[in-house]
Amino acid sequence: MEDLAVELYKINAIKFGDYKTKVGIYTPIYFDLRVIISFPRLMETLADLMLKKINVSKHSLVCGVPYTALPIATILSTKTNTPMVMRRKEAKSYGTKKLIEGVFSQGENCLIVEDVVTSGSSIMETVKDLRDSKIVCSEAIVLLDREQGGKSFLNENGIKMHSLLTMSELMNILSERGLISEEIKSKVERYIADNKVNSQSVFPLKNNRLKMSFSKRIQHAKNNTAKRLMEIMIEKETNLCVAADFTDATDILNLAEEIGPFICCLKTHIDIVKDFHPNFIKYLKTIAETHNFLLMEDRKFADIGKTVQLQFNEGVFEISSWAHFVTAHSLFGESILDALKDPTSNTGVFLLAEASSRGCLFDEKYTQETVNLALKCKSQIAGIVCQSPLFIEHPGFLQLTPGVQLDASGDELGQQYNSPETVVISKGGDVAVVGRGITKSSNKRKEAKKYRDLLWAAYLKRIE
Ligand code: 6AU
Repeated sequence: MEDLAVELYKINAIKFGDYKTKVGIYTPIYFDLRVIISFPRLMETLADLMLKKINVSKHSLVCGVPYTALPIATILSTKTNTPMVMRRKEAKSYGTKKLIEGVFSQGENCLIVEDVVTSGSSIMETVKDLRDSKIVCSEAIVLLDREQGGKSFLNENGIKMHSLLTMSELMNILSERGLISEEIKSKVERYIADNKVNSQSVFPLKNNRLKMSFSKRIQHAKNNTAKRLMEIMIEKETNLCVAADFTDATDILNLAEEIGPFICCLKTHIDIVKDFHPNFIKYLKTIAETHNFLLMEDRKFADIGKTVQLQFNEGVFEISSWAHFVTAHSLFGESILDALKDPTSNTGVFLLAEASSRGCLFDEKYTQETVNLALKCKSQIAGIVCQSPLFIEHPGFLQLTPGVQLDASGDELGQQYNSPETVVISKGGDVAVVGRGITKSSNKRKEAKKYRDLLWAAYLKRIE
């Protein structure tokens, strides 16, 4: 690795001075790895080092981020006999209009290859198009990580990035070999520390759901209850949904009354209520009407259509008679949605595409298939339950994101928490679910207001 760093320096692929970057700021270090194509042996060494770092056989495709990484990806492809795909930077205006060239099937797993990572946005542009073509992307191998935030941004978006060198390692090597002065080394280190990139703002998502206001998105919602929820969110200025996970009916009613003014939705797990009685639903509906919020039963339906239909309409809970929204797994396919059809009340379904618990088994292919199913059944779908900003493009779908708490990072049973700002801005949540962050507080009203204010402020910042 050390020799590679020195060789790159010698061929002038690493330059020191004052260089203007893509976003207009000056950097004291600049990489121009395009020159590498003039040094075939070095390219081969680089590819060999990448092969030592990553198990290419886990992937059935390789894709280089255009353009510098294309020849490197080609070498990895030929050395391991792994087919390559190429992403066009612009779709052709004639012929097939394909964005991805090469032969591939849905669900194939593709390794991403890149030269230098700063924000991670270039990799994400490529990943986005590959994912649109139903290719699964979960790993990237790169030559150099500039350590400016790209790695964590990619990680948040489901890409594990491996790098041959980090900027600090590179500086140490060059300085130890006497190729750069201490002064240059500390100048670069200072620059890197002061210039962490907020990828969310530079990542040019093709869809603009994340940048659109709920007022603009309402017209795109095909599910009437989702439209109603958006109206409430705008009117009450809240994207807070509270998980009322109490086992006593009275506790849920008291909570609903206390926090009603600050929420757009109250989420229940009705089967944990010990003293359930139809009157409880009657009272809950009255409180919901008074404070203008909707009710979501987080039943997470997952069975054959007939069973789901019975669970939805019958039994003691008669969920379809009161829940504005329900949650469901997509595991059993479209029949679940047929079973949840409710011509009178237009119940909105939130399909689970990802979970907040540690070690959950949802993978990217499943997540994408879930979104595809949602797109097919638009009028029933209020949104998707997920943890990443990438999957939902359709501005009419709401992203419901649980796992929000200010004072804890998780619980003893695998739950993982993020702050309100992270959930709305980095993770793309439209409606955030807060449970114990509020329900365990001694002043639930005050806490609900705090979460409401933070979540709404984050939403406003996101659409700015
Ligand atoms: O804030 P908490 O951890 O007290 O509560 C989070 C709530 C619970 C979970 O059942 C639910 O959100 N949940 C869901 C949902 C909404 O379906 C999915 C998920 O991935 N994680 C999660 O916590 O009521």
